[in-house]
Amino acid sequence: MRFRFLQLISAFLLIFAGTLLAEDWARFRGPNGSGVSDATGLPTTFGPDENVIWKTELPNGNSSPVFGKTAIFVTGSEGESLFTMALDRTSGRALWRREIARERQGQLREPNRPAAPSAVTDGENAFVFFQDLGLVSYGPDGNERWRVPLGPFNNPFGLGASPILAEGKVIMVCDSETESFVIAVDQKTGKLAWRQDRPMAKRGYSTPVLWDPPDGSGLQFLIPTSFELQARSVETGEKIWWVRSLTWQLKPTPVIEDDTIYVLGWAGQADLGNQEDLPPFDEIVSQHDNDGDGRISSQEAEAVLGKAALTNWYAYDLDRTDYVENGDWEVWRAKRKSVNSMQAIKLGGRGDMTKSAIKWQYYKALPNVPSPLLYGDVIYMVKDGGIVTSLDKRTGEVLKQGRLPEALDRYFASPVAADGKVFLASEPGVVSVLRHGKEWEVLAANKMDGECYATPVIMDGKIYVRTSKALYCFGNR
Ligand SMILES: [Ca+2]
Ligand SMILES: [Ca+2]
Repeated sequence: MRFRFLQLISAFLLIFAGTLLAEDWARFRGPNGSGVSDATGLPTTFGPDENVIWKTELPNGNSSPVFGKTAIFVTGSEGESLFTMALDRTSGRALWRREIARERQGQLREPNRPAAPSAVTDGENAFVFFQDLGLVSYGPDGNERWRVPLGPFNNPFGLGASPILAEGKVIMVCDSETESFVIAVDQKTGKLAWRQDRPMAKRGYSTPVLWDPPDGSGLQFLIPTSFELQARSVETGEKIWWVRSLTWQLKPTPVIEDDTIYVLGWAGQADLGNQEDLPPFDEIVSQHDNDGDGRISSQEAEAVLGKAALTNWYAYDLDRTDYVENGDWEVWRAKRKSVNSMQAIKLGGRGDMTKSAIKWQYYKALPNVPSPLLYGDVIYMVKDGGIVTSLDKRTGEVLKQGRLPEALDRYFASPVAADGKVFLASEPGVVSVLRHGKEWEVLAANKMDGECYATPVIMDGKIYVRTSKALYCFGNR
């Protein structure tokens, strides 16, 4: 009887939590990373002099703001300082600002920055990650609750994934060329719940999404990883099922709807048609190991890989031994076989689901960093050069492709949608607005006064745009 009652209570809590998730923009890219809000009444035209509700200057950072019950949490960096700030949700006024000196200067490639991952919040507390420090939690008054040092990381481009919350845990994916792992720590104490190593994961940047299987087997989080999509248990971190059809360097966050996950991945040299079937390492050694030490030096590599290998040596010698050994070579072989794509994958199963799970794949005009947007029946992608491609979510067929005439730029921010509109922020700071539909059309191109790397936020009938200088709250005035 008591058990039944507890079941009923937890069912109720789950429904309640679901409702909160549907409305709140508490993590990177909003509800389960979808970028979609049910807000209405959003402005179509806005800018530094138009429809500004408030504006708050911020230190530099590529991270997006996240929304608690009364505060907005945002990170930034200046020199050696790593900032976390809380702003009043109504006025944008700074409530507190905390600073921690970074412990090191990890590898970064422009335009990545020390404060790239977005915070996540349970409504009251903030959880932030910096690659030069680790995980930190702040309470509602800015008091530091706990700190978990992590790193340094062997990722030549720096880290980019954001932490997420699930079942009382903070889950953080830390992917690099060596020693990739995912950890979960207790949200209250920072105590380690579990850690799982991910040996084949290389240079990853995707933030996971959550999926609750209808069979009641327990909440899973899904991470696009080098070469495969992984579904893992929130409780233990163990890998439950996977699909081996991904490219090697994953940046976008996938989106989930009903029984399908939509996964986008683009990486250099992996466009369809460029694949090579390279020989195994022992064959390479037998032909090119001139000094007979059983490994390939950079000089020896030139004959196998060409001159590019010498300027890009870090991409081959992943474990930084100055030589290519079997482990390095097997990753390179897998990279040269992998294919860039946008794909629809059926959720669920056990073990390797590659043969049965792929519904469709699309190979052209793929973005590098921006996540795909699923809005209604349409999938939107935006690629450098301002090329927007919309696909039918059921078949992957192209509905429309066109350019954003006033924003032929690079794109790092992910598209977001609400109110029948799609918002796309370009690197130099033009936020294009589309009328949503199979035959989408450009309604406006709004010029900001700074660069945009952060994905915009939609809450309370307003759109929030972070530029290199400030966070703007835009609404119909
Ligand atoms: Ca050698
Ligand atoms: Ca090596």
